[in-house]
Amino acid sequence: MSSLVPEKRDVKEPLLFEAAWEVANKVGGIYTVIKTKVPVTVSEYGDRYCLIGPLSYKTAPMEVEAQEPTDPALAGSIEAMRSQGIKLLFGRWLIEGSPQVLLFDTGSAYSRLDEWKGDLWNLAGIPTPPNDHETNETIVFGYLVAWFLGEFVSRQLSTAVIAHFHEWQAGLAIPLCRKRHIDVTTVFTTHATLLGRYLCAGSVDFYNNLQYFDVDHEAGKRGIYHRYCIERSAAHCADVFTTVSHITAYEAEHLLKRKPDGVLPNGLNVVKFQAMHEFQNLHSKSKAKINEFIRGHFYGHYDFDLDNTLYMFTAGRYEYRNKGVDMFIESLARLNYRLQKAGSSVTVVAFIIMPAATHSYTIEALKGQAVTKQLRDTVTDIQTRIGERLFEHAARYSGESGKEFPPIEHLLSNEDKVLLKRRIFALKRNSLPPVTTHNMADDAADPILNQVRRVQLFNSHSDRVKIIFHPDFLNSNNPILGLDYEEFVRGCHLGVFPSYYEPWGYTPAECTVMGIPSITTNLSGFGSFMQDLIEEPQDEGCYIIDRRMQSIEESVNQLTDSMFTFCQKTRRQRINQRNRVERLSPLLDWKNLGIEYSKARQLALRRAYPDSFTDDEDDFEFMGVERPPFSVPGSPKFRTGMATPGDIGTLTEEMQALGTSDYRGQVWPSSKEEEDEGYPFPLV
Ligand code: G6P
Ligand code: 1S3
Repeated sequence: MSSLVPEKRDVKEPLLFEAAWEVANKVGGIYTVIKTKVPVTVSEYGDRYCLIGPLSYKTAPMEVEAQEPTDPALAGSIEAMRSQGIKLLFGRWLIEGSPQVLLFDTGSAYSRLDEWKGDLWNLAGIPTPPNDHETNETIVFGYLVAWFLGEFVSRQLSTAVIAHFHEWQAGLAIPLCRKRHIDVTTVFTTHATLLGRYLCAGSVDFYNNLQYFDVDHEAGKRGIYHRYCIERSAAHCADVFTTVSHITAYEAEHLLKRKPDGVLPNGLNVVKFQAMHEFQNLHSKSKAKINEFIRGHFYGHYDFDLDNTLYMFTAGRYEYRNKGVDMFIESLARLNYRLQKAGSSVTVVAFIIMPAATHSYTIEALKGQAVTKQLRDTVTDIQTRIGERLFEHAARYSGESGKEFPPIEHLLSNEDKVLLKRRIFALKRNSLPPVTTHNMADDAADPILNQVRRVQLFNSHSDRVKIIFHPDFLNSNNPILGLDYEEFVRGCHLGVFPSYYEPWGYTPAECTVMGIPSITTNLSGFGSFMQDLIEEPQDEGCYIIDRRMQSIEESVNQLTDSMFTFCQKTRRQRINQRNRVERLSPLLDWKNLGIEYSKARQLALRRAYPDSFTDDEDDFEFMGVERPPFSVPGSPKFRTGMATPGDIGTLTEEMQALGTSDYRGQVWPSSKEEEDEGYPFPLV
């Protein structure tokens, strides 16, 4: 923030800009953060809030309604940039809360890229290679945002402006604002660290070595030094630096070399149903759709009882090791063995939903759905004809005893029998039901398929655990597994996310608010968050695997045990567990978690404009937001002293005073002696 503040800005009703690469542009989890958080931010800021993102001509026309700004400073700034050839779209993002949104067309500024790269080098010593498209986009976007903020604060001189940036791709404007003394106060939230993601994906004992990595060397070795520099400068130049979980705070402290000021946990926009049983009904309805898919996929081998079948799944971006798919498949193999040995009649179908490069659906997968549909259509036709014959017979009843019903051979004609036989014979097949629904671009090298081959889970008759790998996003218009993701999750019984690297992890959080139990790990932000808040999370349908303090072998066994125990539950127990899980939703609701963002902004204002604050002021009163009532669920036992919003996050100046191993939920080594054996992972 600038030291050349021209006049005192009013901090009581500040303006807020929030910039992210995923504003009105879905790529991954940050889109969910921004989009679901909008309603609470709009309720606090109204039209003093504006989101900033890149303009994607593919998605923006569907997501944004164009408007001309009415605020003079906004209109003037936009006009100034347009007059210099910058294309942009201002309007309302068509989501709940309808926030103002400003999208920059980075393409319209590429002619300035070289000039800006030179400036970046002179200003911050950050080098940039010529052909890194993502970095080029980051530079252009960062310079456009800083340009805009500079224009804006030169027109709007009376009110404090908070600029909140998410992730390195939107963070470059932060060092630019600082160097140019643009009078805004900045917050930077990182949702992962670049280096952390790269290091974890390789064979590195990450968590035990965090404090010893030679960060510049490691970044250079992976060809991401320039990106790392951008991320690190954003973290260092921001007035307030935050991240999404304690585990990522610890990581950021060591890899980015700045201790975060606090943790802003990710929330969801929780929709409460009028009646408790509604989400249970939804489970039933969605499960029926998955059943339909299963009948088709397993045609010719459909020899298990769907009423005694459990659907488990994992989903997310295809980061094989980081998302714990290696551990999931290994544990499924062990679960298969245990169910077989126990003579269990339960069948588990495990789905892996992770987009990968493919060449469309396999013929086998399409054929399965087609032959089953033909069978269903034929049976429906025959059923109608049987009904007509039955009706005719009954209508002609003469009163003779014993003649009320027609003989069975009159009901099912020979033509119907032939037709039915043809459909049944079409179900014969020589091969096993395929593991994957798509033709993979690189089948032989695909890590998931190779792991499935290694553990030999090939969907054979004797397997109690079947696997289906769907290497694409789900969509209700798909010819195979035609459900939207939410519908699919609701129809499943258990989500399994044994991540190794997961700063937060929306997938298990989404399961929770939909009332679906899930398994996660204490290395994921979400898992540690729940473990921190609830005394016995597994009793609430929130299983947390320890991937921190035990060996890989022990973690795999713990995961297997949790899934095996789940398989032994009765239907009644599963229904009860779904009720308990769903009751945890308030913990993840932005209505409760949004306050952490308010606190971050407040801290940013205090740091930028210390003279505008007195020490005895109550921040909540000052922010103009009510200290929210925290509606904790009735049954789970909460850990002592952890049931207020202020306790969930840790955004206080005091966080800075804490030692390096004081992050919640973990005991972190402070010396080499405390380390244990971890990776390389022996299962692949
Ligand atoms: C929901 C429905 C019940 C149904 C049950 C199936 O709870 O309200 O009517 O029996 O789902 O549960 P399951 O765990 O066997 O899929
Ligand atoms: C990141 O997305 P990812 O899947 O690459 O940000 C998400 C939102 O904060 C977070 O949930 C996830 O753990 C991170 O990894």
